[in-house]
Amino acid sequence: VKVNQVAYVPGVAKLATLVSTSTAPVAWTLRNAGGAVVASGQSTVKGADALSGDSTHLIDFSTFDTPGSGYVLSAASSSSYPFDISADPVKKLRYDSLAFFYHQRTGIAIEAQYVGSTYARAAGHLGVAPNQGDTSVPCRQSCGYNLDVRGGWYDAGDHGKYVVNGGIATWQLQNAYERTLHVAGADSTALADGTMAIPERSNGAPDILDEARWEVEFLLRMQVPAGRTDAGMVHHKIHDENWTGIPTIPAQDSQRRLLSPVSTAATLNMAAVAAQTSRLWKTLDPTFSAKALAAAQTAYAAAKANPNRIASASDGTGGGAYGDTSVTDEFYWAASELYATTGSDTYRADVTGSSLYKGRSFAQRGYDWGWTGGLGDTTLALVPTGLPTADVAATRAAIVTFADAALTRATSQAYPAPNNAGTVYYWGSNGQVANNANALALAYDFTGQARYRTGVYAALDYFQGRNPLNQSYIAGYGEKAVQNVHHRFWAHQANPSLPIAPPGSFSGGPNSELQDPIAAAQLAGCAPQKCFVDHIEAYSVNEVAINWNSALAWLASWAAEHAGG
Ligand code: 9MR
Repeated sequence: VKVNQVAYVPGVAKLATLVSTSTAPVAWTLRNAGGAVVASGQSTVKGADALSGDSTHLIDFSTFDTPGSGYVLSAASSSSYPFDISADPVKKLRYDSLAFFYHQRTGIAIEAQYVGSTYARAAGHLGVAPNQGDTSVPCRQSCGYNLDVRGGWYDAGDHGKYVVNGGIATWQLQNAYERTLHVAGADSTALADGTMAIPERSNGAPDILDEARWEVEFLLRMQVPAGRTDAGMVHHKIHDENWTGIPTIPAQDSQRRLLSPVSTAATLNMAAVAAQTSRLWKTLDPTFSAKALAAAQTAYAAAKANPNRIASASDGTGGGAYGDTSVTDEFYWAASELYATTGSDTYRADVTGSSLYKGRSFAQRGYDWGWTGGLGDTTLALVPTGLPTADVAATRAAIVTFADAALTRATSQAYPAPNNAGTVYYWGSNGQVANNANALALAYDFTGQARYRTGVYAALDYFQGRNPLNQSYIAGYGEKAVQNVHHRFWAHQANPSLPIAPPGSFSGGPNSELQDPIAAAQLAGCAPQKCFVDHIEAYSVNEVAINWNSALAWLASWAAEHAGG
């Protein structure tokens, strides 16, 4: 019996999955921690499921709603892991998923007072031997200058810093906050100053914005300085010359670090995020706000002058490629953010003239690092602008239509997860499911219809164990939670003196394309939702990454806000 191993939230549907080939309903019982039966009923036969390869039944125990811990669900001589009925864990998850970003900071010591002694470590990549970066980094293809690109977050289990992925993760943290300013009844205080364990926790600014700013400052440093060839454009990425081994503690990385060429995608990505940043810091720090806006405007102008500087998808030595052949979406996103911040007619014309205007990118798929139009739509759907009311309504409607399709698909599944259409689970499927669940959350914000809220919590059930592997993909959450994520410091499996993944870090999850040697050797023939193993070398299924944790943090923040209690 597969359940959310952590907790079901009171007042929300409580669903579990029983693996059974029986063609008749099966009796189930729910016991409390003392072993007393507190609810019972009959399952519903669901039959064969394509994504898991399992034959299943649905167990719906929603009518039982008494908070407590140690509940166990049993049916057909099979039992679940114990779980709670409580709003508390998701409220904790909000902060644990956000804490991931402090752990991933580069250019600053990670201090025990914020993360505990197990996870404390020296600052990485500040030019202190054996580190060679990131305070004066040359270009891989000579450019005549070095840049100080210290700071930001490590992308994932590696030590690369990639603008397009850093940008969307930053946007998502900032949007989690900005949403609370514009949705009736949303609560910004939970993200305010003093809510997170970070060095800036009493500086007067919301902590989630402080955390995001750590990356924004890095993104701004990636811009080509005035007076140089390609001034205003943004380097696509900075990373080691060659892949480093596991484990490698950040401060011990001795590889040379290099700037990759500029790209239109990175330039527009920085423009979008810096414009969003400028709005949010306008009164908190006017100087920083103005600096961010100037960088955004310079970048946007440079991208318009250089619309075809495409980052190669095969540029994957020493760091990820993040290649992206189409930048229509980045143009739309950047114009949307600049328009929402400035109200200027020039940006407005680029927004309304885009082929993606009014939510058309959601008609293709949700958003991810290579498809960013939905981020622009989300901003235009939330932040008041001078756009026609009917156009804003159309944008919101496109998000709701997307949510409906994702929800319909999920509801038909044995282990509901609003993945993209189709039966392929791609690299980072958990991040995609979380992003799509965030569209469900927005649909709830826009319509107030309960089914979207139910769908959001169902996605959290899937992440926390209601899946065919009985696996929680969130470290520290659930009896069988991931530990051995692909990471160069949380590398306990490779070196027992190093820690496992900290609570709230989120594994990339099932990937049916089996793109690493461990997955290829161990998972051949797997059904899509079963293409996963909690192994440190299985980087195509079990890495962590800032864009996936940002998706989870946005989701957990919304779910915490709606959990009551
Ligand atoms: O998330 C990225 C995924 O969409 C790509 O298919 C994959 C292969 O190019 O790369 C993923 O991103 C990785 C990046 O390239 C390097 N740092 C770790 C990222 C997460 O695995």
